[in-house]
Amino acid sequence: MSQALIESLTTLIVDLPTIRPHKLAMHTMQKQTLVILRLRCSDGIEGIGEATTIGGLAYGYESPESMKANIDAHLAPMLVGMAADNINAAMQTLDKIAKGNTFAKSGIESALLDAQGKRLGLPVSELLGGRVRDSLEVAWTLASGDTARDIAEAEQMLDVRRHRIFKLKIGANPLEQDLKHVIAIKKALGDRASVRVDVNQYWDESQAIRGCQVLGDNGIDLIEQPISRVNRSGQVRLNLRSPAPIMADESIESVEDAFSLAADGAASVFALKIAKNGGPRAVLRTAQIAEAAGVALYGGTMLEGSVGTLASAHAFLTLKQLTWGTELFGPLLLTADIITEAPQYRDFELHIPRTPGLGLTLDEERLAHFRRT
Ligand code: MUC
Ligand code: MG
Repeated sequence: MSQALIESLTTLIVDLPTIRPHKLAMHTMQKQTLVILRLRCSDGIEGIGEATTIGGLAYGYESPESMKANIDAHLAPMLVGMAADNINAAMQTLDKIAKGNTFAKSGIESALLDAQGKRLGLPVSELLGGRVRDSLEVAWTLASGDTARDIAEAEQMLDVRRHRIFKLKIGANPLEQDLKHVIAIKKALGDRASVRVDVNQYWDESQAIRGCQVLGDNGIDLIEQPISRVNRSGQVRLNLRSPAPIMADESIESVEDAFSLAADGAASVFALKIAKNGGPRAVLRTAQIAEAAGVALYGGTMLEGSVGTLASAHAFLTLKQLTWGTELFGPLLLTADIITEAPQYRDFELHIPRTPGLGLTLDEERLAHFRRT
């Protein structure tokens, strides 16, 4: 049989409404925008990928529009004619011609893996060396902006056994107000839930010294990215003194960042995100650095839709230990999906069947309906 070649890689932008406003320190989401990638191969196989960020340019250096433009103009043309089943060669070529652009590259690597999995009849997790679990615990983010509403939302999630880990987005309000909000939620939920916070870099070190102490003393389990990624020595100091573990999120913009954070001792937990490393294989390189350094792991999200969530999940299924679980709830934040069978969430976990590739089929009608024209 002759080798399958990449015939085309096309992109489209999809806007999906959220079930409620989702308030992060840097941006309030009313919708999520996905860049959907379709990689067509000469053997008739199509690989699907997703490149997604949060809040246009509010979170990272790539926006949906810039990802689409860069893939269309620079990345896709390099891939056309290359072997579809040589993911190393494809990704190394992209790394040579494009600095950074890890979000766009993550969508491409996901599409290549999906196609190869379909070609070989194997789930992506098996292409990545094999899964050691079939499901992943999933946290939910409470980010309505209202304490009572957040508590009601958490109670409902506990009742229906969908989530028992809650991440609170803070940092936009004055410190004392945020601390009161978090402590009220922890008090209401008690030992029935793990309560964590994500500050999205919004504190300075002086605020973080107090914030981390008070939160740790009040039973908060994990503090994500309290200060700027740029303040490396501050992160090292906080990691030493905070009573609750510190997780690096924005600090990791590449596999190389993960190495230097581990070497400096700047965090005891890493949030793994396929988008910030360049794909499901790239994020496993960061995981390996963490494992070697004794840093604990958490399966993070850029609030991807179902395609990006499944791509992340297949990578996370292969990890030896995910001490802090995952937050792969992106599809649940959206009012509609663009795949035919929505990911399965039950008993606090996301369950991933052993279907070839990413295990999804695009819903062409809904894609046509929600795609940006
Ligand atoms: C982030 O900073 O972690 C993940 C969950 C959520 O609500 O926001 C994201 C981004
Ligand atoms: Mg975060």
